[in-house]
Amino acid sequence: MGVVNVTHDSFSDGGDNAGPVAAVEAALRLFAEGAALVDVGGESTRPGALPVPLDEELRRVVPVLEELAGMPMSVDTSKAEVARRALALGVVLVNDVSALRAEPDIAGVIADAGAYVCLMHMQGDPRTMQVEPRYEDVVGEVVGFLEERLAVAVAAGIPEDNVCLDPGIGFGKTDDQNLTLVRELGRICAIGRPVLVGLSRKSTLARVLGDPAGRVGSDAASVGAAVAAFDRGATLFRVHDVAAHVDALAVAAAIERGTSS
Ligand code: HH2
Repeated sequence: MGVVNVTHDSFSDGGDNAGPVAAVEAALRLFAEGAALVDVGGESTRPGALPVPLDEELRRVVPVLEELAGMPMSVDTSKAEVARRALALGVVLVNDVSALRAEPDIAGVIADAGAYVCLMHMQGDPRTMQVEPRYEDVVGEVVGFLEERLAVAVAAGIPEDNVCLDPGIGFGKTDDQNLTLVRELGRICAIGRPVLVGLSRKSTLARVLGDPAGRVGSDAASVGAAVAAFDRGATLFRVHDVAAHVDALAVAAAIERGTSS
């Protein structure tokens, strides 16, 4: 899943694709690099980000989705109306970082469209989530949360087969909690749904490499983290540098199979 943020303030690519022409070009480049899906978002969820009003989010996202109609797209939104408009334009998956909590009506919108959904764990909200994340047992709590949100999705009419789950790297977690979640990813995979990870360029990677003030992890660090997540069962990867991830994960998968074809 390639990332296209149609925003001014995203943590690693804010402003790069803020206009529709640049965003469409970026999406086409990511498809050419091998993305199976491109995730279009109009609201940053980086720590400290402020919410974007509905009309502004629609103004950012809709022209890009219109231009890309017919290509495999997802929309990164927690708003029911943005999801409804995006699904009407052919989007196949709604990537809701609130896991259907911000606007519960979004579940019915996704169910009615027969679409896929990604349910992500987050403690708190983007404004405050990194202030003081607290867990007794981070993996157990994330697993419990994702099981509960999966049940909510199914009760709202979204087939279980249409749901993937995401531990929410960087969303209300310390560096050690992020690393533990990847190390223990098998426990999240054991829920029985495909697991998506978003490690790409997350600041934890910069701090692991000794940059305490780092806000953006390198693409090389992102690839290493994605391969580690793949080894533990992740099958979906939300990334900025698609080409590097496609090559690295193709080789990791060949090693897993023990054959080149
Ligand atoms: N991370 C970001 C945004 N959306 N969705 C899922 N499912 N998982 C993630 O880990 C995830 C996500 C944050 O990254 P980015 O889009 O690059 O930045 P911003 O939120 O600042 O636009």
